[in-house]
Amino acid sequence: MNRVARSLVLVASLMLFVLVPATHAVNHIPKKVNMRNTLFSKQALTIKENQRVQWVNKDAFEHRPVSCAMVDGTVCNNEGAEFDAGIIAAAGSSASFQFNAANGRPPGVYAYHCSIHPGMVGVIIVNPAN
Ligand SMILES: [Cu+2]
Repeated sequence: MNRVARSLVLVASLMLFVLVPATHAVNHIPKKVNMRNTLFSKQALTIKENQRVQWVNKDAFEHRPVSCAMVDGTVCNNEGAEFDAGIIAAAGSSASFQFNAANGRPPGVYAYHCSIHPGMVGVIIVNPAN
């Protein structure tokens, strides 16, 4: 391919990227939270409604992110009421949830912990989509 052809391909590629609606692109890229050394990599994560959160296990043992109403930072009420990612196997496995009203997770604040390691705590803050 000569230089002009390469430039045309590049411009066409960039135009395709720009033409994809921004909200579509944003909603389909999950926000990742790694679980490493028995910690959530982002203890507080802010997203917009319809976005997805993906928990990725980087440890050599299982984790299980579960929503809970935190009482004093350690005691958890209503475990799993909003989401339960289930057991996420070691080293590279993941699970994800989309947050929106349609699936019972409307904008709001979602405290959660690992049901296997209750000291692992985090919060997902879901803002309205606008
Ligand atoms: Cu854990």
